Amino acid sequence: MKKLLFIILLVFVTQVYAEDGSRLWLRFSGNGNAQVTTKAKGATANIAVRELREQWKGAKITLNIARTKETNLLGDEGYLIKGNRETGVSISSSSEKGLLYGAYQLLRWQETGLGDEINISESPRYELRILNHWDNLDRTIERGYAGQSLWEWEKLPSVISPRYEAYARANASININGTVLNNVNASPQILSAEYIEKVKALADIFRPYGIKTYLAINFSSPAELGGLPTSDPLNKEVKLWWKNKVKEIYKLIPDFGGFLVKANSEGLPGPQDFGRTHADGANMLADALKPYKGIVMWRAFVYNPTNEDRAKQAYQEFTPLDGQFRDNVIIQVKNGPVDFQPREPFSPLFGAMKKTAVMPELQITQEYLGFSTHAAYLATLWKECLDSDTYQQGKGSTVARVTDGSIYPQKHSAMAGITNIGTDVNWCGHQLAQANWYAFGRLAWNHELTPEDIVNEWITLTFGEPDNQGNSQNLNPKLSKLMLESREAVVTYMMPLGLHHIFALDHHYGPEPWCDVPGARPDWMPKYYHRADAGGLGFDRSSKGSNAVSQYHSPLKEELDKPETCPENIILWFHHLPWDYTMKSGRTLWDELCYTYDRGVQQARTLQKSWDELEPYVDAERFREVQSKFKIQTRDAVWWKDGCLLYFQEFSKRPIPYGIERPVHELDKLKSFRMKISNTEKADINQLYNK
Ligand code: GCV
Repeated sequence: MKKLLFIILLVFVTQVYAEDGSRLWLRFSGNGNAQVTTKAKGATANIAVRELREQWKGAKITLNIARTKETNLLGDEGYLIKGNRETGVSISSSSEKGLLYGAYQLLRWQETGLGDEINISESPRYELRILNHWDNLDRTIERGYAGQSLWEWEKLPSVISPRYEAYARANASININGTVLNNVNASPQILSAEYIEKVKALADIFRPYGIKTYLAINFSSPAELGGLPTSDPLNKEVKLWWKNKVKEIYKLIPDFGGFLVKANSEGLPGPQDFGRTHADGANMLADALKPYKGIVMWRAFVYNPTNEDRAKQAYQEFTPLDGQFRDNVIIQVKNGPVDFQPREPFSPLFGAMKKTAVMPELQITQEYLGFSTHAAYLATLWKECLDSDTYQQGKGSTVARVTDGSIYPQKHSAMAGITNIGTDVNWCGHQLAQANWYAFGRLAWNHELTPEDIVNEWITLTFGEPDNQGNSQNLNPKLSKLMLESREAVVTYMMPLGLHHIFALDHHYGPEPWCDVPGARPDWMPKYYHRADAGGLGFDRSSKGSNAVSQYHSPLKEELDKPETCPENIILWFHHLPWDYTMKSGRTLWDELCYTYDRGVQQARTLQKSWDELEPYVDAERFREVQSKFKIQTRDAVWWKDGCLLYFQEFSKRPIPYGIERPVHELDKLKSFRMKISNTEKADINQLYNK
């Protein structure tokens, strides 16, 4: 009997402490009895008190709602933390939400061992920091690689999963204050009375954590759901339909955030179907939402199969509309002009408009960076975009500053991230991909943080505080280096030198630069982007080609226009260069391409090796899980290198230099290999190795 009890206890203890990643970066280690006092009584303040009481390890804490000059300057969400761990700390803010953010900041400070004296005052750089779920109502997730949607629509509103609150807590801990629950390829059903009840149940759980709920809408909802003969935004009945729908939503969800809209994009309906503009469509919705302080995030991800370069189209459609949007409309722009490629130049729509609020849309889920199989820390990609100089108002007009309202004031400022979250135990499919969710929140709060700052914080919070054996000291610099190099490695073995969109058509995981489906849209074919021919490689977007460079301000446009001054890491995005073009290294383009792909493979091997070296410092469960993924990542890197080089060699007709690893695949076999993906888009990666 005793033996049985012991076994039960053992199983219980191992389950409680299983290092499966489910606790994310929230592994605070308090004693559960800290002294916390406050007069604030609301639900949000209660969470702050509870978190501190359980997790804080220092002397007493006071939480004050204060409307002083100092707190007023920090706005609604800012906070002041002052004091000393030994003698006591106070957190002040003008709102309960500020207290909650202050509490999480204090705990971060405790866990990352920043000393005893604390004096922090912070406020956000972006007002709205929003996750976008591409979750469908059947619980599949478009471009989701971490299981099913968290939202159990079939059980809502009656059954409430404990994961909803865990999700809200994780977001609040990194200052995310909004979530769009459903896919931008939106079903009109989301606005039915039945679903609004379900949405309300989620909104009620998120509210105390300071998170507003938003919905993506289908522009044809008045016709499809409401049965009207049209969805023309200038039609009176249509306007009334939206007004009533918005009223119905706010009756149940008084702090509802607003709508996200993908319109006239990839076959979805929109105002242009009725001869109206994006501004007509967005303003009609904005007017309905205005009385409730709701907003519209109108996506600029638009392109059509015309003769015009896809990379130019969003700019062409939106810049003539500058000044025509209501002040509660924000134009949501992907970081690059095409589509979340491993490396793109920034979208020229950043810095193009003066009277229109523009917000960056970043992709946390790794649609184009190896799903949840490859490790790619994306803060480096996002910072590259945010720190890019648009020159909108001279030097220093970075993407961050033209979107946070520093250059031209905008009523709202925001940043959106397409989430990588699903029902997987570790939330993100890959233990290391949790860092991307974390980094999104931290950067949206403060875009001046560096990828190093963020990843060091994340590592300490996720893999434990320094222990007596100095584990963290050994782990942090090594893991931090691995993470910081990871995205560049992916670019280098997938699409170096500015190559882009040479993925397989039906999934975006493996290489298919050869893909050619008879009758398919040309702008969905890799050949449209790489333009390999006997004469060379790359898309000519210079003034002699599509002239996409003209959409950037001087002096950037002149710099990009000439191959000699265009940065080489993006050169084939802007130029079609001959195979014997001399690169900065002195090599021909062909040789440089070969050496670069080869370097990518070496980088993947280095990542794999660096992870293995961490074995003594990481718990066995997470170590093994990540280790198995690095094996696949390295094999995939070789697949990419071989596939791309063997294919491009058919045009260059040049030998692969002896200095690099020999291809181990046959091009014909790679060409005939088809990877199947299930409806949750989880690729069965085992298939890859039969190729
Ligand atoms: C939600 C790309 C993706 C689509 C996505 C679209 C978008 O085309 O492949 O899955 O659709 O972008 O951002 O709207």
